[in-house]
Amino acid sequence: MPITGADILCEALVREGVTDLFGYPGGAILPVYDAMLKFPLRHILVRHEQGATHMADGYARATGRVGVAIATSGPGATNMVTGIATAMMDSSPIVCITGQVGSRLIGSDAFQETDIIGITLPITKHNFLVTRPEDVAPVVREAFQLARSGRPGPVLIDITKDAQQLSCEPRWEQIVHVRHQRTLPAPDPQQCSRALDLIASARRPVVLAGQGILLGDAVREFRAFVDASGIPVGVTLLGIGALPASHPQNLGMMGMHGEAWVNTAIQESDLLIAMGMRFDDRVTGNLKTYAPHARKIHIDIDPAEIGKNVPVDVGIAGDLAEVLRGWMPMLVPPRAPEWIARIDELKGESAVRDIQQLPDDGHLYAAHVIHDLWRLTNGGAVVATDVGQHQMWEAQYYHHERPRTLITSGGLGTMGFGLPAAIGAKVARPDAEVWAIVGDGGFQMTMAELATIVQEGIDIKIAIINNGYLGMVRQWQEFFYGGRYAATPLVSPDFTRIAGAYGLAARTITSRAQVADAVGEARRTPGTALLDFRVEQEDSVYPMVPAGADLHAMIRRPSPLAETGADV
Ligand SMILES: Cc1ncc(C[n+]2csc(CCOP(=O)(O)OP(=O)(O)O)c2C)c(N)n1
Repeated sequence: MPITGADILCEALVREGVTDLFGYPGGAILPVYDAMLKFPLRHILVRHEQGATHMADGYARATGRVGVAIATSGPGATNMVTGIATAMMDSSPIVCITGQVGSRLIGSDAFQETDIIGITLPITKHNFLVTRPEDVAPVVREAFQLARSGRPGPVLIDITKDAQQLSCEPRWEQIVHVRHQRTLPAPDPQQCSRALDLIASARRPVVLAGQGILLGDAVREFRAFVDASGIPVGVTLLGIGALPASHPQNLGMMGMHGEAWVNTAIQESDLLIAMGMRFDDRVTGNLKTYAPHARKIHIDIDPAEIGKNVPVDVGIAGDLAEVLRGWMPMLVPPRAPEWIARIDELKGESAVRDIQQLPDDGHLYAAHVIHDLWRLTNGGAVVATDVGQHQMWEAQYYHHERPRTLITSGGLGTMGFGLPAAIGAKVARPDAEVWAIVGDGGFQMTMAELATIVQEGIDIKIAIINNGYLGMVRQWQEFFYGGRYAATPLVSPDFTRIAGAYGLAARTITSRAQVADAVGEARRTPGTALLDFRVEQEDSVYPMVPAGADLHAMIRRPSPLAETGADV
């Protein structure tokens, strides 16, 4: 029986295991919306297509399943661009489906025609223009395969209106074979044995743990390696959760706002073992002075990452879980008791960061809020953040024990990501307690999605870290632009009244004494609740490695905490 391209698309999605998709309708995608009613697909109606892409991304990051976003042609498609670029930079598997004008109109500047294939070429792992119903099913198969295989990433399917409306007989049995499916080469045994030699003879080794551990489903193998080797571990922002925060070898986050002792340990190390991370500039600082005494081993599924930023002594392109499984029988742990003692000493020097020492002087600090949230949720929540100071404080003070519980835009640093990503995570994991921790700036970029929350009955908790500024930019102005606050003081609406307008529970918190009660109340409230934390306005994130500076040249807290009671 011939069926329409729109029906084929929906059936193909169901066959891929898709149950939820995030989108916004329009003329060029209407046949698919009409067909969707016949299939077991939950469509979440967003308020802006950017929201749909971030929701699909949050869905993917919370579970590892491919997230799906759908929009119409022209402005619907272009509104997706930021979300696609966000997913690309962080290797998140999403499939975006856009309607396109009829195939005979392409190139005629037809109403709502835009070349989304051209626009998204550099920000997708792959994209497809489908102009015939016959191609729909195989393209969907291939798109999902590409999105999740190897180094994951976003794939876009642009489908013309006639390809949705015309009919053909789908040949499901013929599309199991996927053209582009590539098998990875087995890890090079010579490189593996060189790596094991370097590990055995190291005296000051550090493992650099990245998101690839989560994306490659290598958490178990990684843990086994860490336990057996005894090597201390620094994590990237996106690697948080790859090893429980409470694990004794987990030193915490590295990089621009990483723990001082992690950055110092990296600079003093004699061997870096980088796993599923890409030596981003926010992690390395000045490359010329980065870990000058260290040999480097780099394992990544994407061969293009090896040697891209940092020259390495041993590069292994391959599946991390497989590499680590191969290593284990031959692993000789390094002898490094002095190194462990040295790192303990470095930690001791920075013990001022210990939250217990924070004075409760009537001011509300963002670090207090995040710390208390961590404690009150027993570290068990899935947290989606926005971008800025609150994002760094979250990474510093919410101690994640489990994989895939921090969802944050690392590579693109996309403000507006947090709220929709939290919605996507909740749709993917209805069982989980999901918090969106956002700034007053970023929240205003996508807060229209509060209506999505109401319409779809989504139950998340929202914590706005409200400092009245575009905080992270204000911090840069304070440090590097003579304190001239150009365009960073931020007027905001009363967020509790915004929430109230949507019928959502909300509360303003101005002192630390109110935090536990407010969080408890929000957690007990059925449905979404919003907390507006009015935190200290000119607080800064420490330590800080200025962009491009040496990793050890960290700006530390200017005066002792006991005196200022300010920064944490
Ligand atoms: C879409 C977008 N525009 C601009 C920026 C640059 N930027 C980075 S952090 C930041 C300030 C964020 O302010 P807010 O959301 O209030 O969070 P805070 O830093 O105060 O925690 C800005 C403007 C960005 N990352 N993303």
